[in-house]
Amino acid sequence: MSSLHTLPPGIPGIATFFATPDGLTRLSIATPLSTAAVILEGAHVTHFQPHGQAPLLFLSGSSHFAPGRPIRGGVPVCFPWFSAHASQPELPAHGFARTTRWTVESLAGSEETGVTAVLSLASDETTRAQWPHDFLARLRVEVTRELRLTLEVENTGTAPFSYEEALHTYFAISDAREVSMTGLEGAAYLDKLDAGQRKELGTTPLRFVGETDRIFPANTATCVIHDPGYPRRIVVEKSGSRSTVVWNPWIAKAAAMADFGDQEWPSMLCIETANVGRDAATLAPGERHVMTAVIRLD
Ligand code: TA6
Repeated sequence: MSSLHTLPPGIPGIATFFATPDGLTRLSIATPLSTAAVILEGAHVTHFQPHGQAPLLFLSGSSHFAPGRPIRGGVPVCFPWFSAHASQPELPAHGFARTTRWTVESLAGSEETGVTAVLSLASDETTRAQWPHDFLARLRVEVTRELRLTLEVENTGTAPFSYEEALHTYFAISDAREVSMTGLEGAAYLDKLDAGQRKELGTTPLRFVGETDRIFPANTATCVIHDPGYPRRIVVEKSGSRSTVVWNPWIAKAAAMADFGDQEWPSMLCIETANVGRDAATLAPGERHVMTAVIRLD
């Protein structure tokens, strides 16, 4: 870790900040309820594991862990745009929030209650050079037997702005070919693999038979991953989010990604809590928007 940063104070015995050998800062949380890890660079939750259970989040064994590089797995925070920038393709995919260091605003908790960390990212010269707006983003990470993530964005400028956001969660699953997903039956989606064509899911649970990259607009449903391999059900509840994104790269895309193992695609599924495309949020000066994802075992 560069000498620029001093380690924030932790909570003895349950929440500790570490300087990683790769130049990042990690917050490690361990209570009788669960364990978790958050990297300050990107406010990136990389690990969540309720006590007595297997981890709920997937983290690639080939991920980069370096300042300025996205982490492959966990919960990347996509902001203020999703996927490729609409008009400046040279700008980083999924925005700059996931590769920028966030500040620790507060850290509290106990063995009994679990731990809550609040991280923030405020606009500065670097962010304005990519996105000419003033904002304050806060991510509240609540670690109990469930993981509750609350992304709040405030317009601290003098002009309205619109932005996209996603909690781009990578879930750990036993086998993408065996799991099913409920909550989106009959829903409309935009198929990113077919020029964004608008399609509709059938009435049966969603199963995966190939590369999947779908945006479900105007959708506020709770989703459930049914995983016979563990066996377990992972529930993804949300509020303040009108888009759900579902992604698995499958074989060819997995092989094409340098920071993802060729054989890792069966072990992960992204269900993303988002506001993208027509669901982008618009804030007047002084206004704020709050989006929450709650991840738990059923
Ligand atoms: O959320 C799905 C998606 O937009 C896919 O199109 C895929 O590119 C994925 O995100 C990963 O994006 P990344 O920039 O992390 O490689």
